[in-house]
Amino acid sequence: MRKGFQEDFLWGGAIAASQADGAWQEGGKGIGTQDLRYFDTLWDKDTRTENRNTNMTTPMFEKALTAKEETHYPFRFGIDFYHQYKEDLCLMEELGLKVFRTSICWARIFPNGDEAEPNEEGIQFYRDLFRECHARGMRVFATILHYDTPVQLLLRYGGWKNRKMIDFYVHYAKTLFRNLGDLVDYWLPFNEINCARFNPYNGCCLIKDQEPDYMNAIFQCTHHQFLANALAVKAAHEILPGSKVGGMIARFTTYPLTCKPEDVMESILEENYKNYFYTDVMARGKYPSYSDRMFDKLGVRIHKEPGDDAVLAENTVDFLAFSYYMSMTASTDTEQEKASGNLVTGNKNPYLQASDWGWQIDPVGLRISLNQMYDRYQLPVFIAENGIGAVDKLTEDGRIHDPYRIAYLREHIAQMKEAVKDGVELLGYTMWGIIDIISCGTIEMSKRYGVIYVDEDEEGKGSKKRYKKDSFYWYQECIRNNGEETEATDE
Ligand code: BGP
Repeated sequence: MRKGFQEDFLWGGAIAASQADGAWQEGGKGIGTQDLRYFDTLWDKDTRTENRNTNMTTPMFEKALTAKEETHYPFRFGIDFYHQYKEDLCLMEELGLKVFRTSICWARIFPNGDEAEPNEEGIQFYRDLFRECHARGMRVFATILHYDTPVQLLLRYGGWKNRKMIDFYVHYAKTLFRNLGDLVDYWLPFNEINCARFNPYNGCCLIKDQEPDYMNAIFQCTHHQFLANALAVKAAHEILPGSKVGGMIARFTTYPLTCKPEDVMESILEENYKNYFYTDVMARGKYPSYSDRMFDKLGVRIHKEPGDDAVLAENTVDFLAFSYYMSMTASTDTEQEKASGNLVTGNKNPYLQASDWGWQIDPVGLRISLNQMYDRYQLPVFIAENGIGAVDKLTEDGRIHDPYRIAYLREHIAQMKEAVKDGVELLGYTMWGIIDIISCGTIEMSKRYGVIYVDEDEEGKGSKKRYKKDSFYWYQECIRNNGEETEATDE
């Protein structure tokens, strides 16, 4: 039996380009879909929660297209990682990170998305960034598409519902493999491919009021993304033999609320529809047996072309990755109290506490998820995201005391270790939001995940100076002793 993490366990940190980079109009970059998401500081907490993952509307979109300002569009300023990445990576090195996960901004490489030749300045930026990671002892885990898509692809082609997107995407992915392949250790073609279902603007560029059959469009987009994912696997293996390409979902771990058989069945269906449908296609290479009934229930009929099934079957992923923030429960009783969560809302679990944003904190759920994922596919697993969003306070002496984050990390890492002892082949852990960035769902800067604090407010004002939180020192020590000192409290 394994006693703990293997020696070369990949302790890491993750961010996404659109939430961190800023410099939205520099370096030849085109406009991305995330640059158009609006935020207002006047919104109170309820409105922010209500607006979380707001799906884009045509008036909002049109207004954003002509807006020049940054203030109400936080993804335009991020945390200025574009200019400050050297200093930031210096802090990551001090932390002892073994791997750094970030996404590549499609619109930096192809400003409109459909060009034949890439923007050299964009390629150079990523060559410099990834070289810097290696120079500081970190491997690179690169997400090819983390929501942010060149907006011209939406305007000219309608986004992912158009099959042409597959070609644009594959051309983009091949350009990355050829130009950055020597600097990337793990590739992730799509961040949380199941997001298309739960935030269709972010996930697949759909504007709800423009879709007469929204659900159908969502799954048609997903089919195209599955093909793009498979073709990216194929291209990576051809261009970069031995490369590792993963499939990722946002993991919505769902328990039956009670042992009532109907609740148990409900949880199985939720697991299948929200999670496994996506990993089944990417890892097993075909639409699962339950998908016909799921489509029937949702009133969905997707169009497949001859040869699509073969593409999926022949190009399955090398490993699986997921983000894990919380768990939820399923019940046939629709009157149950709800709890908020990443991308979805689920039933409340009376045994769990929740974060300030109402996401139910469940470390054991991480062990459960890892076991389930590994048992089902027998593929190595990567925890691509995990962390807690909280309001942090910078004290006058430049400290941030965040015991809640230390507790969250300690407990989740302890359960991760249990999963390793259970026999799960776990490659690494890239803690989410290693440095404070703009939150993806609510677009707030005040929802902070980092072990590094960034002095900036919701409107991008502040010194942007970086500070080490108490959790920085905790995670540093955890990495130094390879997670040895984290023990599950329930054993
Ligand atoms: C995931 C996304 C991230 C992210 C994280 C936390 O779904 O991949 O981009 O930000 O959730 O969510 P939030 O930022 O809304 O708190």
